Amino acid sequence: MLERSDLAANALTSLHDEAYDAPYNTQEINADTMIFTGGRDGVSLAGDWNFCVDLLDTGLRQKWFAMTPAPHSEPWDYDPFDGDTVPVPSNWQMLCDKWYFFEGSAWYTRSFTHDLKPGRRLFLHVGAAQYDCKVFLNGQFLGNHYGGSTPFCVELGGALTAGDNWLMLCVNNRRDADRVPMQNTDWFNYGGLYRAVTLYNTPACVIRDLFLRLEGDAIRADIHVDGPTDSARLGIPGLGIDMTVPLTDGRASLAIPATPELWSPDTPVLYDVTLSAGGDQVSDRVGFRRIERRGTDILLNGKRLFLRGISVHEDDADLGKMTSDTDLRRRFAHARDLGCNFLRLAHYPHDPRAARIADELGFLLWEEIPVYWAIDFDNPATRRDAENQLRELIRRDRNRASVIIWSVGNENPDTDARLAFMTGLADLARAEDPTRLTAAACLINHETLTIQDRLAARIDVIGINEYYGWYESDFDDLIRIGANSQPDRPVVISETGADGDHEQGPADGLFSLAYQADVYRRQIEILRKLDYVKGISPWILYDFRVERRQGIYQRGYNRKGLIAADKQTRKPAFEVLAAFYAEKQASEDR
Ligand code: GCB
Repeated sequence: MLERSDLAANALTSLHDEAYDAPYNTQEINADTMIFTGGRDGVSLAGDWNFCVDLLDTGLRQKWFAMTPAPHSEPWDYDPFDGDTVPVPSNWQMLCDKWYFFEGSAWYTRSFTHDLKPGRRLFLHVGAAQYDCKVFLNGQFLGNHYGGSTPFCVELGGALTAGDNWLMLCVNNRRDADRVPMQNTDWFNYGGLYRAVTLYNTPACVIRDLFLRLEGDAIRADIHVDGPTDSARLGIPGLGIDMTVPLTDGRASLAIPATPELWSPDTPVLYDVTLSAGGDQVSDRVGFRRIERRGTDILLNGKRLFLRGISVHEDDADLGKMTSDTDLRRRFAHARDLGCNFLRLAHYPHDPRAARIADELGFLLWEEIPVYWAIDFDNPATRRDAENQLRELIRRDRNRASVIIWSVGNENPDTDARLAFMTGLADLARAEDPTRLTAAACLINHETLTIQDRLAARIDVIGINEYYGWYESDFDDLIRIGANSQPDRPVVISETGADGDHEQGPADGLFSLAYQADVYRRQIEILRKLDYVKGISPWILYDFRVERRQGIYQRGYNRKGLIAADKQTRKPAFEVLAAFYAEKQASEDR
């Protein structure tokens, strides 16, 4: 019985206290606690961590984090220093059958030592933890992070000890009404520490941020240093830049005249950049280019652009939401074979390596936060969470030339509360990064056949998800939508497609490969006539796992992939789209 535990100073009350987690749901690990990680040597905490799933939140109620690895006489309900281990990074669903549908808290525990010299600082950096993560070090609560796909950082500081330091991360993937996304999504609810976990040892001065972009005939650099120094040194050797930058309260924003060779999918030129300040040093590889909208056009470096895209989820039959260099490079190789110049990374921030590889290979990206379907738009804590996820994504990726669009959501109901919430997000994206376009997948009214969404006037690119041939039948309606709506800004078909089951699907009709290919053929036929459409990112590159699809041809997967979940088997629709993109590209080259 819990009451025997000397940790349970809370003993009886803890059994009756249903607000037990309130002290830990603080959201104070956020975009402002990030440090810039480019070019830093960290100590990886990859490897085996002690692990336990905790459906009833017994760990928070009984304060497991306050346990110490000393001998004890009470019958503990869990021993964080013994028992099952799991590899980090990973998703627990992929490790053991009994964890497949587990939703709740899970405890990760491990020790580390350090040789931190006086005056130096130690930061824990977590690439992603789905969905919230409470951080404890040596029994002390250091804060909580919300948002399952963005990185976060926490300074370990005063909680460190000289010998073994015990880190406990309580990661919770429960779907709740106040979260972003909330309970209902069309992708799998993975859980766990599924991206790199790293320790960074820095001087007293730490570079928190460096944002570089083209502004007129200059490169603008925004610098943020936290610590006792009044200058920084910025170098871009390829442009002959090597300069001392004065800092005021740790910050500077300066325009440096420069004419870099412009980045584009055909010429993905990247420049090495270094920044040092007060003994701290970071680096990056940055491309410079201009993206803008003019009327209904999207322009890259002043040239009209058609986005030959494909949507992609972060999902793998074996790895779950975790990815690898090989997996990411295969994704871009498939996009290349399709003839794409553009990927929509749906519906949440993907692994940061995706944008780095896109920079290097020359792909354009749409990045997105999971403001998906229903959201608790009236809830200030939910709004704070969504804003923070957007900030963390933008600050992570705003030096990536490949990223041209920040999307603030997908198919949300057009209520006043949602309009205020999402307009706020679009404004925030512009404030964090005035150099990219904002977008969202907006709503179509299928009765009046119009794009009917007040958000459309508040963003730069109107995304529309249309499934003529699948959820809707009359393809001609697609033509009418454009004519009825007269969009005054670029429209991108952010989704279209049909399911095709390559294993057990019928020979024809719904779920057959033939039907799927035919939907693509008919979509393309119509698309040729839609001059207001400036790009498409059909749904989707690979079949992906999802709980809500349990039909006999689905079996736990959304089967709209052009390639099956094995990431090898190409369905006939793949070639149909590839042929269209080849033709598009040829007509552009002429
Ligand atoms: C949509 C959603 C996407 C779904 C897709 C589908 O409109 O945005 O998340 O997976 O449709 O397959 O129904």
